[in-house]
Amino acid sequence: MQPTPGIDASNYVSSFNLAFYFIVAVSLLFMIGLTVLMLYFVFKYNRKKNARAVQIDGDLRLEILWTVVPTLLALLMFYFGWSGWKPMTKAPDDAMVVTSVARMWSFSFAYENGKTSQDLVVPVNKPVKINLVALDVIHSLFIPEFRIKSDMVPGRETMMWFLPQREGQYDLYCAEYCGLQHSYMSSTVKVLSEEDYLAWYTDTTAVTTVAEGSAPGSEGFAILKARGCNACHTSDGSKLIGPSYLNLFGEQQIVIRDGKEVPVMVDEEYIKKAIYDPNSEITKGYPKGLMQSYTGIVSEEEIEKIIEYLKSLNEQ
Ligand SMILES: [Cu+2]
Repeated sequence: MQPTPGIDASNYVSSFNLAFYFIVAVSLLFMIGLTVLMLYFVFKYNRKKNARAVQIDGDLRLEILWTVVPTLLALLMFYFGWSGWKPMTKAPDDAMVVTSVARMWSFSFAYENGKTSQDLVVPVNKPVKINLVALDVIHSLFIPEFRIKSDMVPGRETMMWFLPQREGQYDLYCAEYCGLQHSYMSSTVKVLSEEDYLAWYTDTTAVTTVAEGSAPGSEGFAILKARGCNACHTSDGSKLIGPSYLNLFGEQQIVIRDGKEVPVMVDEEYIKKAIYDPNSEITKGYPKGLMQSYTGIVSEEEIEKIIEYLKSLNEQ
């Protein structure tokens, strides 16, 4: 998809750019102006030419000038900033609603029909309101090309809205340092045509459509990928925030339960508990409290598919 030239990616681009370029222009003007003036004075008031210092008693006109001009410039900056920001605070009534859930370290987006996805998928030229939910720490949803960013604070209801005006794919980042894997917390905004969006929206086989091939466990892998699990768990045995999936199923693990080390068998019950109530047992050597429960997000059938995938990773 090639972006259409000439149309801004969102409704905020022009007002944002106006404020931004105005501030940059004023800053540049002062930087260059002051540097030139300083150099001029260095030469003009060189000691060789003016051996004796002269007392100067101020100049009212100059004082008024350098008070009034910067005040006007600052007020103009404020005006451009304010008029660009004001429309962001109230979403239009006909906006479609998406709920964005942020957790360490992934975003997910839930739609009105119950569909969820890792990418934010929206139709072009329709206002989108995003309810911002953070489950653990402060995150921030940032779509640079749309010129919009908003903090996601646990326990606080916030929203952002925008009008996507150009089909295409845009980067979406977490813009608030939220821990070790913060820099991996990124996703994509896909702005589709009305028809493409409807086709995507009404296709409720959401998670399984991203399955690659039909190898054993590929559906399970797609679920792990779609739910952002791979931000913390690997399939190749390397250690990230949580244990790797490799050679995990059917093995003995030492977990910390109520402060005591307990050996457990990684079976179906254990996997279910690790997904629905992750902090009741933490595998020895891993940090506590970083994973939130996936109750209501990953279904029991999906867990069965995940287990199928885990089994496929056991080396014979
Ligand atoms: Cu984050």
